[in-house]
Order: sequence, then C-alpha cells, then structure tokens
Amino acid sequence: MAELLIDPGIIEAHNRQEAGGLAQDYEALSRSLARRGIDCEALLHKVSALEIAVPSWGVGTGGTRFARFPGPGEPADIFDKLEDCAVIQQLGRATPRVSLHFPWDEVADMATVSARGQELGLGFDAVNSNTFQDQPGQALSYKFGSLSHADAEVRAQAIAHNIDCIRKGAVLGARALTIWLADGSNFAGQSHLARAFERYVESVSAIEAALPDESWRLLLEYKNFEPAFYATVVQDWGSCLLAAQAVGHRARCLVDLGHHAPSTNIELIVARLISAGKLGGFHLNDSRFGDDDLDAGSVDPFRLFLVFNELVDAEQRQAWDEAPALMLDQSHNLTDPIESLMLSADAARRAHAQALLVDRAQLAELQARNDAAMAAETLRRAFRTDVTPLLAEARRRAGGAIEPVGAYRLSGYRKRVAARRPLSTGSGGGIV
Ligand code: RM4
Ligand code: MN
Ligand code: MN
Repeated sequence: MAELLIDPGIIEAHNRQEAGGLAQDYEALSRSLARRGIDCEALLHKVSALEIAVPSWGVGTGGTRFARFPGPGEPADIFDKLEDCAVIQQLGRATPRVSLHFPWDEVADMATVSARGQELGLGFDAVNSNTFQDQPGQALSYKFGSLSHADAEVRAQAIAHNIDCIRKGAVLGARALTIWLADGSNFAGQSHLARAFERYVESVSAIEAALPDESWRLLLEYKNFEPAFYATVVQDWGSCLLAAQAVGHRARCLVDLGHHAPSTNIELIVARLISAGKLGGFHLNDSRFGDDDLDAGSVDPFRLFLVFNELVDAEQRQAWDEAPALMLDQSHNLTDPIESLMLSADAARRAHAQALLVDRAQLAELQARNDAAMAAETLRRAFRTDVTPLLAEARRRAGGAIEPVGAYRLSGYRKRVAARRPLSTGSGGGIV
C-alpha cells in the first residue's frame, strides 16, 4: 500500500459532496452516447488506461528569461519532487510515473530514489540528460555545443553524461533516455551546418550502443529555435527523423508540442512519424508563440484533440509496433505546479476520450466520397462532446478526486509543505 500524502478522508469528503451531481451527469452522458452507439463503460475503461508521465522539473516554479517568482513550498530536491508527484497521482490517478532530469535530480545513490518512488507508489519514465548547461566543476564547457561540438573531447564528455543517465535510469527501472540538444549557432558561418549534424548523429549512435537491452528506447527531441537563434542542429522533425533512421531501430523521435513554429500542423507531423515507424513519444504542453510550456490544452484544445485523433487512428489501424510514450513537459510561472500538472493530465485524457468518440467508419466513408463538410463535422462532433463526467468518474473509481484541484485546495498540502521546505530564491531566469 502506497504512502498517501493527502488524507483519504479529505478526498472522501470532497467526493461525497460531488457524487450526486456526477452520478446524474454520468448517467446523462451514458444515455446520449448510447444513442450514438457508444458504450460509455467501455470508453471509461479505455480512458482509464491512458497514463501520462509527470516531469520532475515541472513541479518547481518556472520563469522567463527575465525573472522567476518562486512559490511557497517549492521542492528542494528529488525527494520533495516525488512527494508532489505522488499528490498529483493520488488525486488525479492518471500519472503513475515520473520522468527525471540529470544532473538536476542527482543524488549519491539512485537506489534511494527508486525506493522512495516505491513507497509513494510511483514508477519512473524516461530519464533526461542535460548538456545545455555547465555544471560546477565540469571539465569542458558546453557554451559552443555538446554532442555536436567541434571538439571531440567535449563530445566525449557529453556522451559520457548521457551514458551515465542511462545507468541511473536502469537503477530506477526506466526504459528510455530522452535527449534534447540545445546545440546550434547564432550567426551564419559560425558552425558548419552539415558537419555539426553528422557529429550529432555519431555521438547519438555511441549513446545508443550503450542502451542496456532491446526494450530500451532513445527518444530524440527537436526544437525549431532557442537557445540557438540562427540554426539549431536538430531543428525539426525532418532532421530528427534522419537522425533516428541513421542511429537505428531503438532511436525514435519525440514530439514536444511547443517545439514548432506557430501554425505548424503538428498532427500531420505525428502522422508522418507514425508512417515512418519512428514516433517514440510526446512532451505535452501548449503554446501560442514558441516553447511557452503552458498547460496542455490551455491554448488550443482542438489541436491537442487532433494529435490524439492521429494516435487513436494509428492504434485502431495497428499502424505501430508500440504506442508512443506520453509525458508532460511544462513550466509553471504563475500557477501552483501541482494544479497545472493535474489539469494537463486531465486535458490529455479529455483529448484521448474525444478522439475515441470519432466515428471512424463514417469518417472513412465521407473521406472516400470527398465530403469535406461532413468529414470535418464528424471530427468536430467528437470534439464537442463534453466528457467531463467520464473523466471524473474514472478518477473516482480509481480512488482519486472527482475534482482534483478542489480536493487539493481543501487538503492544505501546499501550506503544509511550505512550513517545512526552505523558501527558494527568485533570481535568475527560468528553465528552457
Ligand atoms: C527543453 C526541452 C526538454 C526539457 C528542457 C528543460 O526545451 O523541452 O525536453 O528537458 O527544455
Ligand atoms: Mn521537451
Ligand atoms: Mn521545450
């Protein structure tokens, strides 16, 4: 039995208040779905099975390049972070695993982290490396790059760090390493565009060779810009796909929703990566301009739905050998991170449920007849369905809160941890 950080009595009291209304709403939704030939209970089971990993770095308060405004009771280390993640899971029941970032989550003995995760009922998802910052005492600087650096010694140092992350991940029971590369240039001519990419692929191949076994995955991120402003080495899904294909079958692409230019058709990229057998995972978040790292579904829920629509379609066509890993990657500058992460997990499940509601047989027919209006309407009809009672009922049955933010506020958790966690400082910019 996992250690529970929120008194179950509080969740029960909260649920008692909400249960009557939920029962009515769930019943009404079941009836209206039945009229469309959809079994609400079957849908609930599918939705309950969707798991999303929480980023360890997401439970701290983020910031912009200009400032950071710390919140009360911020986690000071990975053990505090795990506690916050356990609260998210206890109330929301959609996020049973945590994704760690090194060296941010460094401890002397990784087995202690694994043991604490077990006590809290949490597992571990992909581990993340960090060669976008210099660490105190580091021999060589990453100022001019890491895995693609012109100097072989810097590349060797960055490769060694990634291999060390794999070792740590193995202790935690993780099965993937995610690499996001900040390498790039700010000026035309600063770096040789083709050679930098070749060096990156060579470095990633060396890391791939160090994966413990066949079940491990190497998830490669791409990002259109920032911190490099002229040319980023892995700037888009095309470069990412080329790299993943060159490195081998354990290397896959990871789509971070915030790593595209505004108005990019992300679901089309998702479809292409599925066709190529190279869709490895997601970093879910939302954005209006760049890598804004806002809560998933908070800016454009229709886009999130369209991404999940491709996933459900691929699943039903059996178009992949394995489903992509779903992880959140957000930075919370204004909100309580626990609340934002619970809301984002809910947004992901909502988009998934809506995508499961698409009448695919009808859609295929309409597409074959080139009935653009009704094909679009078929998608929108699914998107417009309010599945809130279904998501709440899934949580309730799993022992979570009908309305997680309400129950969380009732619990006073943030105030409790603020009393014992040291206040963090406000200086410095945020994470990238
Ligand atoms: C990057 C990227 C990575 C994340 C860092 C903190 O923009 O999204 O996934 O590890 O930010
Ligand atoms: Mn990311
Ligand atoms: Mn990012």
